[in-house]
Amino acid sequence: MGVVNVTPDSFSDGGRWFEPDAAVAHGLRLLAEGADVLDVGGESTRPGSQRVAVDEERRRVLPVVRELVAAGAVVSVDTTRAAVARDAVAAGAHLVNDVSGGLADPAMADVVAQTGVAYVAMHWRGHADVMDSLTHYDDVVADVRDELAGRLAALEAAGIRREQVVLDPGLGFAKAGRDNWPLLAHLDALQELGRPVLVGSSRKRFLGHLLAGPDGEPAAPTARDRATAAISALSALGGAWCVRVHDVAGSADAVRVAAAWSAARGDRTDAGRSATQDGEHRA
Ligand code: PMM
Repeated sequence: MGVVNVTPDSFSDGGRWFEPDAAVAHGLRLLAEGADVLDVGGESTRPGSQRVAVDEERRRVLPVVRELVAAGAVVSVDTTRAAVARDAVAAGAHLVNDVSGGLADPAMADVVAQTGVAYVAMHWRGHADVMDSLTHYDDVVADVRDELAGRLAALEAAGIRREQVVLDPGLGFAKAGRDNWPLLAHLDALQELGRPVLVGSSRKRFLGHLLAGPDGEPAAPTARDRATAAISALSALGGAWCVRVHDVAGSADAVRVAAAWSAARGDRTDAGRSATQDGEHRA
C-alpha cells in the first residue's frame, strides 16, 4: 500500500503532493513501483496536529481518489470521518482506512456496513493532539489485541461483516517508542483474531530513534526508508497481509524477498501475494 498524503503537514512528506495533479502523479509513480493499493489521505495524524475541517478534507481527497480510480488503481481512503468515507466510496474508493477503528465518528460503521467495502480498523486511543498521553499498557501486545478484539465485536454488532475487516496495531499511535517492537515481533497475536493484518511502520519516530546518529539526533524521516523496507520483509514473513509505506520500491522488493524466502522454506504464506489478485480488498 503506497501512501498518497494530500496534506500540507504530514510528518514525512507534508506539502509535497498537496496539489491534486501532483498527488495523482505521485500515486501513479507508486503504482509503477509495485504498489497494489494507493492510500489517499487528506488529514495529517502527526503527533500534536489539529483537525482539518470536513469540507477541506473532502476537497483534498475526492478529486485524487476519482482520478486514481479512473487510472485503474485500487484506492483506499485514509479518513476517520464517515462523510468523507461515504463520498470517497461513491467516487470509486475500494477500501476505507480508518486510523480510529470507528471510534472517532459513530457514523463510520454504518457507512462501511451499507457500502460493503473493506475496512482497515487500526488500534487507536485518541486524536493526534492527545495520543502521546495515552500510552499506558500492562502488556502492550495483549492490550492492543484485546482492544482490537473489542473493536471487531463492536463493528460486527453495528452491521459490518467480519470478512470486511482488516486489523492494524497502529504503530506510533498512542504508543511509546519501545511499544512498537513487541507489536511487530508478535504479529501472530493479532492474527489470532482471524483477520488480515496491515502494518504501518513507514518513516515513523521509533525508526528515527533506532537509527539515531552518535549525537543522539533521530534520523530524518526519509532516512528511515531502508529500515522501513526491512520491517516490510519481516512483517511479510510474520504473516502480514499488507504494509503501508511511503517508499514503495524498497518495500516491494523486500516483500518479494520474503515471498521467495518462505516459498523455499515450504511455508504456505501470503507474503508477496497481490491484494488485487485475491479480491480480499473487495471483501
Ligand atoms: N499511519 C499513518 C496514517 N495512516 N493508516 C494505517 N492503517 N496504519 C498506520 O500505521 C497509519 C495509517 C501515519 O503516517 P503518515 O502521516 O505518514 O501517513
